[in-house]
Amino acid sequence: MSRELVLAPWSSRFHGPGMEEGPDAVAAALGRNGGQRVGFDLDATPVQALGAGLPALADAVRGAADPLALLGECTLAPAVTAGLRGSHPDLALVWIDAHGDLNTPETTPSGNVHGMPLAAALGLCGSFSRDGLRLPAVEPERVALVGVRSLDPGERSLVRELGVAVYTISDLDRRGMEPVIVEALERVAGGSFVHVSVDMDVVDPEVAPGVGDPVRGGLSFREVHLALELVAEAGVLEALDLVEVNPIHDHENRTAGLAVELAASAFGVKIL
Ligand SMILES: [Mn+2]
Repeated sequence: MSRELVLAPWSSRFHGPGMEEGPDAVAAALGRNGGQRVGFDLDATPVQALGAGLPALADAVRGAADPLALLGECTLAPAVTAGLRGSHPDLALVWIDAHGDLNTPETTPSGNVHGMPLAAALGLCGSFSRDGLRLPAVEPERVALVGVRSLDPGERSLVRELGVAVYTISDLDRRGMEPVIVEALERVAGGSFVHVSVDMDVVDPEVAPGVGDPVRGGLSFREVHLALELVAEAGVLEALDLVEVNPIHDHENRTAGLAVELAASAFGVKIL
């Protein structure tokens, strides 16, 4: 894989420690030790750490060729979208996640930034926009949320209000992965540049145990591979990020290994 690696080893540790070590675990499983590393202050508060780190991450992505971003927490993904947006005004975002990540400071039940990154990418969380991160990074009609199986009440109303394309786990059960991914990409892509963010918790915890916030009933090994093979076939992938690997909860590096295999599928490695 010739994609340029960007590592952002940070998490808010809202669900306990470990995800800040995910990017290095995935890079090790990938067998790559190069790439750009964006430093984050793990001793600072989340708001301080993100205020300094997100613009630096956006800059790193902006200068990277076909980036593969390994991020600790999904909270960092809006910086990838923001970094790409400058050169791709009609950029689309496909957010593959068990959770909606669509809470705002007004609707959040937990108060933690961890539930807000997709809302932040849409420009709905003021605190993310400080210090030079240009948000919104994407328009609602260019966003698809895939694989979601846990939405808070505020997230449900926001989805309806904004008209974001949402494909729940139930849609995937009923319709199958292929028509859903094809439709999602057609609906958002318009232009030809898509940022795909994969939260490893979209996969079933029996397959991917090393995540921060597991939810039962996720995608199978084969379903998640198919999803990313379909992304590769569409030929629109501009940047991929893999988030939320928690080595502390992982079993024999299984989740980090799966993340590497998924990157290969997304970049077009085929069985035949
Ligand atoms: Mn997430």
